[in-house]
Amino acid sequence: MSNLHSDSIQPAIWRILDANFDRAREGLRIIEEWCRFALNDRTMANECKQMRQDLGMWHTPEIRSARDTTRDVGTALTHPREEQRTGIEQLLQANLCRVQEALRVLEEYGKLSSVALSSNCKQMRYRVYALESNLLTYRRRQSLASARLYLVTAAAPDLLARVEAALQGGLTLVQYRDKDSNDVDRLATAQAMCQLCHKYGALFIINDRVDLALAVDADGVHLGQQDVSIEIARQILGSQKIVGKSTTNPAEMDRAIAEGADYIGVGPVYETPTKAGKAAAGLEYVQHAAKHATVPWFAIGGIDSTNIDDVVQAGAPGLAMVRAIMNAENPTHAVQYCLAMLNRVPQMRV
Ligand code: TZP
Ligand code: MG
Repeated sequence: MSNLHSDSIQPAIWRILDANFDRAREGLRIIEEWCRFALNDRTMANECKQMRQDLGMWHTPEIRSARDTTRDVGTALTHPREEQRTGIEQLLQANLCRVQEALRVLEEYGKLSSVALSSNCKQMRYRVYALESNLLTYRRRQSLASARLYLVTAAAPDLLARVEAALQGGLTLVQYRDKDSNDVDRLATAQAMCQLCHKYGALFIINDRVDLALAVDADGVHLGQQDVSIEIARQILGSQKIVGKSTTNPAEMDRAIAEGADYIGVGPVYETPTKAGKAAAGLEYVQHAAKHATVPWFAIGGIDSTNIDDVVQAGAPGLAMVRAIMNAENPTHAVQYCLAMLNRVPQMRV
């Protein structure tokens, strides 16, 4: 590679730059549309637009004129994964990745034609990483804030089929709770359940185990009073992930919120065989949470079709359930019923 700027090399470099300007700008446009029309987020939409326009300025007529689509041997090359997106999460991720790759190509090949272009693209790549982090965090938090029903799983021979049936009923939040399996099985189940939830656009949380949450890239972890602290969970999982905490009384609620819990469980409202021996906190605690909780919260413990109305009337904007969904004859219908009961009362926004 002696004469890099010879006549034969320069058109190739321009073709590479041209293709990657297009790639980066198209990817940014796809992300921008979501920020603008789905998230209604002016800041993130504007960040995408600014980057598109900056790239447009570098994408000069000289570079554009190098385009030669008819001779491009890559136009017919596709990968099956490009033609299939399992959900919005994956779509956004694929396009963020596309933009980052294109910027890296511009950065590297830019070194052969313009140092300024190269360093500009490097800076922009860091801006895209920041955007990615904001976007995913934002989506998670929004999804958490709008979730009204939370399935907490229990062991079942057809566990994944039951979770899928519940997701088909409109469930958007799932916690994998498994006190009995060994870690090999837990990890495999967590991986499969995480994929399943994301396929349906639902959040996936793991009970107790920060390590498993990290290993399968879950949306977060749920901690009990005897588990590691919220602070440690955040150190391990990073600020983008959700950390939830069980609380049984107002003092625990205040502490969990002060420590930065993203949401809290409020209960057990009623005594429940799922947590045998644990005293009921009662509807009084639900009423207290309705007045004082400043983060999303879910009443939990012994809630089923016979008392759901009482819990909702006591002010619970969200409910978490194990048996009422896991043991239901038809989990899809159970979820639909609970959501309908919850939706009779407008959601309290925190
Ligand atoms: N935390 C407080 S009560 C409870 C948990 C995990 C169990 C709730 O189970 P069920 O079957 O919905 O009563
Ligand atoms: Mg626990």
